[in-house]
Amino acid sequence: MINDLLKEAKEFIRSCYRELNKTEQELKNRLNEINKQILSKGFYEHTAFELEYGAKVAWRNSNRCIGRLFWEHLNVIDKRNLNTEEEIIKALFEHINYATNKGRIRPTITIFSQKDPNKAVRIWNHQLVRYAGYKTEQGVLGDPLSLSFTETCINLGWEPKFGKFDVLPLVIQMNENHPKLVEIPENLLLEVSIRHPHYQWFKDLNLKWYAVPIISDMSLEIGGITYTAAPFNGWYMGTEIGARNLADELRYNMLTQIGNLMGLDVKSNISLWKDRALLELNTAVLYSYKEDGVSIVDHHTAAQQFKKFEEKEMEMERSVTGDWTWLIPPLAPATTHIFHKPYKNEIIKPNYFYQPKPY
Ligand code: HEM
Ligand code: NRG
Repeated sequence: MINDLLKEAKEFIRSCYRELNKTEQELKNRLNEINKQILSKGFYEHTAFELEYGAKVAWRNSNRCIGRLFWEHLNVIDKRNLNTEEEIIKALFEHINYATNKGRIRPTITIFSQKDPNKAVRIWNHQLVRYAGYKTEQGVLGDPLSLSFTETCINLGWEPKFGKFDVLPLVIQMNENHPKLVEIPENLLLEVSIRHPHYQWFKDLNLKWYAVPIISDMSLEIGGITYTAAPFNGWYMGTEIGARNLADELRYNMLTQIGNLMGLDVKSNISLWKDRALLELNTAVLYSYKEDGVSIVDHHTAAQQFKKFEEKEMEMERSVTGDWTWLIPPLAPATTHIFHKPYKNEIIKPNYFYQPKPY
């Protein structure tokens, strides 16, 4: 245990201090200090710049992420000193507000205190903003992916609203305390109603999506230290919403309705009605976000940016690892360079990891 931590800490500090052009003396002093901290307390604490660099490199190392060109521009908010649920909730509101920035989304991470043997902070939400899902006699209402978390919220005292796009409350747990539940104030929420540049009927589908994806259930691991609550966000790639969230049969499942409204033969596979419906749904998503001034990227631009990331990493003599199955976009994958080359799916740390659900 202690030996693993020492080893991971040393490895991280060496590469951090090398990349940040620290002197040999600074490196040596820091390694000594960390050695002492670990031997006396069983853990160590990152300095502010180590934490910032660690969070950025964890993004750089996220094999499934096509958005990594901007890894150096991550805004890192250090909230390791917070000790109550109330303070954490306030910091999460601040994160939502800062990251949203009226639509000019800022890639941001807020980092809460590190895990230690007798305490851990957990955010139960998968993303800070997410829509509820309810089982009804007519099938699922809302987002089917949120069924079990929605049920958990209701059991904790949340009042269900039985709408298609109900924003779930934040659920925060400190240590083994009973979790605290709170609604996100409406003035912090930015959403985009989906309409189409040519099909006037599209808006009558009453579709919308929220502006900022803020993943809040992954842990951040840096130099052997684990941060169990470290919500992060960038902006959306259009296909995440248009080719998956609103399109998947196990999500909002909108393709048949759109195909019918387009006048397509939804009984015939060779009419390619699903492909046509997907295309118009994705056109509508990109058009609506753009028109509302909410940051979003189309998959062709994202792939070009990822190419640039690969080139920059090559110049720095670092290898780019990647998970091909996640990197290729779900629309027209073979039109991007990513489709045509292999990626090594090796996990390098610092990185973001899944952790067991607390509910
Ligand atoms: C995954 C795009 C920023 C870390 C993804 C995925 C996309 C994407 C399309 C695949 C999602 C899926 O298929 O469900 C972007 C874009 C960003 C961005 C356009 C704009 C700046 C970030 C930031 C971080 C990050 C700021 C962390 C600091 C990750 C991680 C995954 C991921 C860890 C994998 C999530 C999982 O396994 O569920 N990203 N990303 N990304 N991204 Fe990014
Ligand atoms: N597909 C998920 C979000 C996953 C992460 N995507 C990002 N991350 N763009 C969805 O809600 O559709 N990010 O940090 O920007």
